[in-house]
Amino acid sequence: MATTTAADKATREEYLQIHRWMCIAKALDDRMHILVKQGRAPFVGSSRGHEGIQVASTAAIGADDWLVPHYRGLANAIVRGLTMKEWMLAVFAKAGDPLSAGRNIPGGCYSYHRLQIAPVSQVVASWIPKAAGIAYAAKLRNERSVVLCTFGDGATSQGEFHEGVNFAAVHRLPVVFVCENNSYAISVPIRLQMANPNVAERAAGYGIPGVTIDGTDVPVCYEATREAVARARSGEGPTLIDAKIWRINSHTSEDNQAKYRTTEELEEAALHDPIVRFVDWLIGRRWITAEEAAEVQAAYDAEASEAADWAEQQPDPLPEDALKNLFG
Ligand SMILES: Cc1ncc(C[n+]2csc(CCOP(=O)(O)OP(=O)(O)O)c2C)c(N)n1
Repeated sequence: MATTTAADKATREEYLQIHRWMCIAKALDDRMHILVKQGRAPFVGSSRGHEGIQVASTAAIGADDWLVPHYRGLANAIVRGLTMKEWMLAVFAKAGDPLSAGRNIPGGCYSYHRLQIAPVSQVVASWIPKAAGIAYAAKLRNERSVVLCTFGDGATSQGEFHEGVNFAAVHRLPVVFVCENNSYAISVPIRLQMANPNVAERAAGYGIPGVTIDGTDVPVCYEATREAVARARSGEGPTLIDAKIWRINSHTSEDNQAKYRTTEELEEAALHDPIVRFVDWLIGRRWITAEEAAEVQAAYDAEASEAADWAEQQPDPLPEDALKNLFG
């Protein structure tokens, strides 16, 4: 008879925790869409479809490591410890918003010193050389920290992608570069963005490993990132991971993807929901039942709603603080 080892139990608990984080991200995402429709919140940049690679990659780094995410990285920030209430303070641009004190659009900034999340910028790809810089500093200081840097496929067309990855490769810096390849940069499809759709193949030009993975397959994402983190930590340098995913929602709530994606393509995208796929995987291992998975999601949905109602009642920033901590 098969016995359950302590290692099995640990793995099971890791994957159930990954599932909970994905459900939190979905709950917040869905709630933000409702808030926008109700006219209570201004904007959503959805992570739907990205949760698998975002949660798995961030779960692969430790508390002393750095996250340098792109603006779509809500699920990454959740794994680092951002709470639902904190996120909703940012959504409503409240004074207590720990990310930008109400200055940035939701998702425009995940800067959080306590959680070692470096400030991102709306300027696409500008954070990639910054990630290399943080890793360079860690190396110079003989620290063992690793930097997880995430970006979209569109970002790889920017010069900063080349500058950041090349610098990290030359100096064998401890960075894991993860391209969340949803094959769109707003309305621009990947075929108009790059002649070779496999971003990982560019790694050879930098002399580093490149790995292409199915970014909707959570265990694959987790293992690939853990391997890259181990390489980085042992001084072997950066890895470039190309995680192929499907963007389920429009680029943001300001966009209407029905204008440039066919009905068939949108129906196909909905079939590649990483949460559905991961729940099936967990059920297959008998680590969760369909009913339990639905209960987890429903509990977080309710909590996201409560967090929104609570945050909406919190104080607004003071007008006289508007220019505080800004470069002028
Ligand atoms: C330098 C720069 N150019 C253009 C924009 C406008 N813009 C914001 S998001 C975006 C698309 C980026 O696509 P991608 O990197 O694939 O990430 P995704 O949003 O698909 O996750 C663009 C063009 C910008 N913010 N910065």
